[in-house]
Order: sequence, then structure tokens, then C-alpha cells
Amino acid sequence: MEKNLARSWWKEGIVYQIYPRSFQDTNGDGVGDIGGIIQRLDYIKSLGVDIIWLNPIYKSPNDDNGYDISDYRNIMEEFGTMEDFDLLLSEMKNRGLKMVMDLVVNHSSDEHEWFEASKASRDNPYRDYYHWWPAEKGTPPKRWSFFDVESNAWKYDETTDAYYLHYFSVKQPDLKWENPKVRREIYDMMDYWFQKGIDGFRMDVIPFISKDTTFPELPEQYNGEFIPYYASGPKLHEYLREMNQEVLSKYDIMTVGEAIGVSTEQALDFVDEERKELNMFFHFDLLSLDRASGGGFWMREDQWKLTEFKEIHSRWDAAFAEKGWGSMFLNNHDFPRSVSRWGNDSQAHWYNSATMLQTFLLTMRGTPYFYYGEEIGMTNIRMDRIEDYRDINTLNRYETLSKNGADLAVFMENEKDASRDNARTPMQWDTTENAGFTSGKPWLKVNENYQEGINVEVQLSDKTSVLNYFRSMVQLRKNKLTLVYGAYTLLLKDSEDIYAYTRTLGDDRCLVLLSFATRTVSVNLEEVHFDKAKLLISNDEDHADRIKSDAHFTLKPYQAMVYELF
Ligand code: TEU
Ligand code: CA
Repeated sequence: MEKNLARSWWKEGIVYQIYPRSFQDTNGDGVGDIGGIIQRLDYIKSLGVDIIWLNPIYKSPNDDNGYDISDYRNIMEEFGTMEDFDLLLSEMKNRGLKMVMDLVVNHSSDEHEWFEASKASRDNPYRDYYHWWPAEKGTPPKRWSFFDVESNAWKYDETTDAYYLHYFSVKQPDLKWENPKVRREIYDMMDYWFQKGIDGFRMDVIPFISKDTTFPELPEQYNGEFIPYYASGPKLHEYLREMNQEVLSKYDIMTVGEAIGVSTEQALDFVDEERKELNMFFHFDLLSLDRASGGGFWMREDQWKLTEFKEIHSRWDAAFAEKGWGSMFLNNHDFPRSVSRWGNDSQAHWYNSATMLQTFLLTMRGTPYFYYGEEIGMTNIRMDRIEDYRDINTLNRYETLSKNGADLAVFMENEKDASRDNARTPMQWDTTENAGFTSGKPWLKVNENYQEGINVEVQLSDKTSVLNYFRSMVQLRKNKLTLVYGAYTLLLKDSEDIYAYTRTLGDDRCLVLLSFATRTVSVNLEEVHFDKAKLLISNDEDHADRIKSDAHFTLKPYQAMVYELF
């Protein structure tokens, strides 16, 4: 038996990601909080999902919305207190929901006490918790930074006449994993949360933790394409194995790495069961599909193709055909909304494309991850004015471009499709002001389309809503292990309109048909042999035969259908 057929809760579970800042505010300060999540637990449970992944809720000065942590063992004041957290965890346990937290340990905040000590003098005990380059050695070799206005990952600090390393913003100095004390601190901190009873970690930019601390000049091929270099530090797997041995292996928990820069060839190095490192990770191939090269935030000029989309998912499925396990997702807090990006959020196609994409995630092998609001088809907000943006990534790039005299109108158009803020707008609960998210002024604009049916309240009472389709589709997956563990076979490989595949487990076989076309399309599936096909679900019921024996299928625009084959 293939190793990955071994059953486990984190393979069969469905994950719901919450960006706490935007989920539900309870005290009118315009910022979501832990109390808000508690208030909405019954709703989340009613979706049929099993695991909640929370974006960072630790103490933070919020330079990068919590990805800059100043105290790993405390809660961000805006979100609440440790008592609130403990209550959230126990309320989740009461409902049988598991909690996955974000682990951000490539870097800390510059306001963490370790960094404050580290920068105070060259000989303090925390000096070696971070990467320092003494100025007498000259300017350090080029390292790129994601959020720095000059793209420079080295920041000069006068106090000790040295540069420190920051792959992200100047307020996110990289921790020095090469120092065993740092690793011990991190493992103890992870243990602290596991002792509280959490069920796992999503590990932020985990492939970046190991560095060649001699900091050689970057090899030429990595110029501008530095991500694969950052992601393959010399001791990465040694550290992951050690982390597993020291902490992870002691608990029944799940881990999912944010594997930026990791290719299919490297996949099993992380998740082969025998290596005892991680359970699964998010790859970045889909996330870069509509982007210009370089792993950045510029949209590519031509339109992405369905054949490319299929190739990516088929290649990643094959990587885990016998060992390891994948994760399936179409958006998160760093990327635009799935229906706006991979579907079609025009009035005519919004419903079908949102539900078709849900069908896709729930019929592929790999654990499905949904991002809050995806269950009701939330869309990109597409803001016009730079003043409305909050994300450091958009704001700093705007600053860089204005300094360089670039065309800012082009940039603002790009951000309508690319900015991370598209995905961070407040959850749309009902038709009251600010969509029921806050009684105050929301920290980021609410998308006006909450008044046009994209809200929970309206969709709960509508049998044919995106939300209710989501619930039915979730139940379908839960009642059919074939959709979780079954082997995947791609059909109609060259079609630019239809994504079709079968899932097979023993004698049980399902056929999944997904249209990405804006017109009605017919296909012939004689390559799949079956006597009868029984329709299990469709997002466009009127246009499908419940039981059929011929191989001709007709799909309405963005229609999704799942059949059982006999
Ligand atoms: O993201 C890592 C990350 O590199 C992306 O945000 C990246 O900028 C983009 O994908 C470029 O291709 C993680 C978190 O998810 C993100 O929210 C944080 O800002 C970042 O790390 C720093 O902690
Ligand atoms: Ca609040």
C-alpha cells in the first residue's frame, strides 16, 4: 500500500483560514478580534470544516500585520488577551474544531526583546540571535528584500556600526538559526503552544531559515531570481528534522510549510513520511502563474491558460502519488480572491465560477484550504486610491516607484488585480453598515458588494446560494473517501475549456468535470469506460442528466459536475 493512503485527520480534514484582523470586530475599534472569532464559531462549524488556521495573533507592532512578532508568548493587544485565546481554544475543542497557528520564525520584529538586546552592543549575549555584518568588512554582498523600499536586505545600524539582515521589511530582522540557542528558544516556544493544546502550525517562509553565514556574493543565476537560493540553505533539512524530533513528534498535530521557492523535485525532501520533517506544504507554482517572472507582484501581460493550470496541479499530484501529501488552495491573505483570479466575478459568471472552484478544491487529492469569505464568493475590491491601501507591500512599492519616477497609474492598475489587500477586506456578514464587521470605522475598506448578495445572512436563507453549495460539496467530500485518497487521472489534457479528471479508489470511481469557459461546451469522454454515470452534484442543476450512459457531456459556462461511474 502506498504510504500516503494511511488515514489521518489532517488528510481528511478541511481547513478554514481566518485573517483575524478582518473577520469580526466586537469592540468597535474597526479591527477584528478573538472575541469576534468566538462569536462566529457556530457559523464556522456549520460549514462542515474541521480545522481553523489563524494568521498571526501574537504581540506585534503590526508593521506587516502580525508577521513581525515582538513576543511569541503573548497576544496582540488589538486582538485581546491570553484569557480570550484560552477561551477560543476551549470553545473550539467543545465543537470538535482543531486550531492551527502561524509560526513566524524566519524573522522576528525589531521590537522583540532579543533584537533590542542584540543591537545594543557587539558583545551582548543576544548578538548572535540575528545576522550581523560588521561595517569594517565593507558593504555586505547583495541580498534582496521583499518589502524594503530599496530592495536591500541589509540595514545599517549605527549603534554597533554593523548591518543586520532582513529578507522582509527593516522591522523584520532574520533570526540566526545557525545559533543552537535560537533553535532551542523556538522549540520551547512551540512546545508552549502545544502544551496549551493547539493542533498544528502553518510555517511562514520556512525554507528560508538556513543561511550560508559567510554570505558569499550571490551566484549570477540568482540575480533578481533570488527566491530559490533563499529556499535552499545548507542546513534547512537538518533543522526541520531536529524540530520534528525535539517538538513535533511528541504531539498528534499537523504541519504545513509555506514553501516559497520549492520545486516538485524537492517536494519529498520535506514531506516524505520517512524523513520525519513536515506533513505538507503550500507550493508557489499556481500563485506565480499569472505573474511576470521573478516571483513578484507584477501581473504578466498575456492571459494564463487552463492547460498551464492543469499542468501545475497534475505535476504536483504526481509528486505525491506514492508518498507525502499535498495541500490544495486557490487564495490566501497574500494573494487576490480566487473567484476574481481563477474564475470570473462578472454578474453572469460569479455564481457558477465560485462554486466550480470550490468543487475543484474539494475533489482533488490533498488537504483543501479555504480562505474566509471564499465560501460566499467574496471578490477583489480593486481600490483606486493609494490612501485606501494598508499593505506594506503595496505602500513600499508605491514609494519606490515614485522615487524612481515610474508610471504610478500603471502600478495602481496592477494593484487592482495583484495587491494583497484585495484578500484582506472585512468579512461580509450581513446587509447592515460595514457588512456587520464593525460598528466603528473598518481598518480596511469593506467591499460594497456586501449589499448585492455577497454576505452570509442573505446566502444562509437562499437554498441556491454559493454558501449552501459549499456546504453540500463539503458533505460530498466527507462522505466519499475516494475524493480524499483516490488516484487522480487527468483527461482532455489539451482542452482550454474543460478541466476533467477521474478519482479512483479500489472499485469506486468518480468523474469530475469543470468548465472554465464563458460559453457552453460539449466534450466526448469515450476514453473513460463506464456503463452508467450517476450525477452526485452540479452547480447548474437544470442542465445535467442525473443518470446517463453515453460519453457526451455538455457544460454550461463554469459548470461543475461530479459523477460516480459504474
Ligand atoms: O509570505 C511570504 C512571501 O514571501 C509572500 O508574501 C511574498 O511576498 C509573495 O508571495 C511574493 O511572491 C509570508 C506571509 O504569508 C506574508 O503575509 C508575510 O508578509 C511574509 O511571509 C513575511 O512574514
Ligand atoms: Ca476589535
